[in-house]
Amino acid sequence: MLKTVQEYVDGVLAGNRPILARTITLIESALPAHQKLARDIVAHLLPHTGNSVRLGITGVPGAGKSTYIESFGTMLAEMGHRVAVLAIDPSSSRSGGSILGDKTRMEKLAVNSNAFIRPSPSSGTLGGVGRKTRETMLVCEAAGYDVVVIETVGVGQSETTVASMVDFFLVLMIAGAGDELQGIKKGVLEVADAIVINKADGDNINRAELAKKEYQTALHMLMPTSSNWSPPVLTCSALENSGIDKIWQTINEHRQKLTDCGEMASKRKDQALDWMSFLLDDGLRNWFYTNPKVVEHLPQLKIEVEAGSTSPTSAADFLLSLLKE
Ligand SMILES: Nc1nc2c(ncn2[C@@H]2O[C@H](COP(=O)(O)OP(=O)(O)O)[C@@H](O)[C@H]2O)c(=O)[nH]1
Ligand SMILES: [Mg+2]
Repeated sequence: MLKTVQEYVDGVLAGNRPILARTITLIESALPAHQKLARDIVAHLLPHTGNSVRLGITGVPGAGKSTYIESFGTMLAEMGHRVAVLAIDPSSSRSGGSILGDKTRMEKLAVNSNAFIRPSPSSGTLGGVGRKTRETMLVCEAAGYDVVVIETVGVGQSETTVASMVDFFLVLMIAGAGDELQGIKKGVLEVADAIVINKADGDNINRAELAKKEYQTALHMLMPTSSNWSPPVLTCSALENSGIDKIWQTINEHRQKLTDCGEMASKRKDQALDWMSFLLDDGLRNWFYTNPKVVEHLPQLKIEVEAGSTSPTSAADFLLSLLKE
């Protein structure tokens, strides 16, 4: 068993996979001692982070995310890139069936020495997703992965959290299903850097082309997030491995354009500031709700507010005043 922060730090920097995996386990742990250790490790690794292409991929279950990442990741690994895949699946626990399903869909990538796949348990809170995934991403960068792919199911709130920590956010769609059916909210399209219609193969090609035109029209009606980039709509077949290289080309174009005009640097800076605000909000909330006096008084006050014998305002004021002492 490793003990010191330095041993973890050295192991991660050397690209040692078991140590990388153990570091991520510490990040995910709910034990305060593990969290403290993880914080120290991440702090030491921070100077070695930031050097990867950070990609977010979202789409409803069945859109083909895992299949896509298998093709895309394998292509990149063959090109000599080192690819880390972090998959957030809100519907699964560590032993859950869908992760096993995903694993089998990333069979080739899972055994590639240039790839590292890690299912990320979302463990309830959105704060959990954001914090753990961001720190895991940083640790993977320190371990030398130059492409980090974060997969998230596009049905909850986690996709906007993921969009706020990546350089390029890709929304995977399938043709022949309405927006409602795909469960994709307008907000997700607003943060997309590209929309990709997957499963453009067999007798589905025409429908995919039609969907492409529809999404192009839909995107024209949205406010672009950047004045330097208009999100394109592309088609691909993750299964037949077609159109995948074009997507990588698009990601590189985006990177080049935004780097040249300085937007990539400012995007990362804004994300770091947002992240700090998030941690402060999260920390304050945690500090409040774990305060013994709050824990003592909150249940009774809830009952009183429900019964109408105490007003919500005075209950909140009282609880907050407990922290001032
Ligand atoms: N025809 C076709 N089927 C695909 C394609 N990509 C994925 N699929 C199939 O769609 C199903 C769901 O894929 P999966 O990658 O698990 O989707 P996820 O839930 O978004 O991760 C599987 O049966 C895949 O084989 C594709 O490009 N073409
Ligand atoms: Mg999947």
